[in-house]
Amino acid sequence: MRIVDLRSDTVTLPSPAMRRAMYEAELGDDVYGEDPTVNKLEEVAAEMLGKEAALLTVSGTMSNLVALLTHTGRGDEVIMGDKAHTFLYEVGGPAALGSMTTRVVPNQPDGTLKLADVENAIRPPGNVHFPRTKLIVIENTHNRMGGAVLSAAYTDALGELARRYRLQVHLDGARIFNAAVALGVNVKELTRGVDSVCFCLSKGLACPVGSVLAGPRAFIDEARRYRKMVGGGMRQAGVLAAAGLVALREMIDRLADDHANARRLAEGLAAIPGIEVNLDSVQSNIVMFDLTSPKWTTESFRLAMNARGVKFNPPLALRQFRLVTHYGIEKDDIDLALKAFREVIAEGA
Ligand code: TLP
Repeated sequence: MRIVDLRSDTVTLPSPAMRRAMYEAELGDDVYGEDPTVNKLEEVAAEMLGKEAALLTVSGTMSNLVALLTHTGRGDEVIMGDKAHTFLYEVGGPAALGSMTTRVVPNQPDGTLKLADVENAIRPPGNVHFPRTKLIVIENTHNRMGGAVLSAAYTDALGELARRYRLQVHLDGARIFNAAVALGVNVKELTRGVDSVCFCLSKGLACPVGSVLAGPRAFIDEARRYRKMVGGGMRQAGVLAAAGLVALREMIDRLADDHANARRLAEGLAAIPGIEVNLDSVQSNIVMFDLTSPKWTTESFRLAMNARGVKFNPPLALRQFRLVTHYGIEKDDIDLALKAFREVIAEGA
């Protein structure tokens, strides 16, 4: 049976070109700064993102943690969205390992934080009771808000607000290339307003492992120490970086196919009674849907779909599920999945 795995774009497997590049990669010890392939990836990524320097890390979670550690000191406060990945899904690392407090403000349906909410959350200086606000974290595309795409104008405006208060901005750009492709802009437009940015190689770009953090050179030098501290100093990491270089060359433009597949999936789902989709919210490779059919529990529905080869994760909230399109999912797979959705819903009716 053909399996259509829509759990996440993290399930992507490396392309044949990546496997070849990994096999042939020139290697050295990266903790000594001697892996030429890692050095090359860091250089290429920094250039693409419009930053001075970059650092290869193990994962998006590690990139975000290292960024937050580098930006803050003990007891500092970081403003982020209440649906931010850094807040919801990173195991409380910033508090547990970074001794920082997180101040959440509501994420809007479009993934943004209202500038007024952010401004209200900034601690006035000089009051002995308050932690110091140091950093604002935003996310683009916004995972929990259904892959919502934040514009360059928004990112610039937030950056300007931060600079007015002498704060830093970190962009969790796990899927920043999805955002750039969706908007049809150069990724630099989405990163110029922020101090640091990370993106994942191991999601839609289909690498087996890895994420890249970028920012000013002094920031990355310091981040390199924190990466070592949290155990992320890898040795012959060029085997991973080699796949990353292929990804940056060959896998970005094709993200448009994932977006088209997500749109096709969302439109197909919207036509099924018992399933609700907000089509306006489908902007990249993520589709959120609500199971409104009362005949199914969320778990019985998910298992029935799973039995037909369509995989997705348990609901994120009440009856809301997430589907993610990615490399390895073709148009035919979308049609296969839609057929299964229609049949399972009809079965329950
Ligand atoms: N997201 C994963 C899960 O953790 C939910 C997924 O399947 O989408 N930032 C954002 C916006 C992310 O979506 C993720 C991963 C990360 C950071 C963390 O990346 P990894 O998994 O490499 O630590």
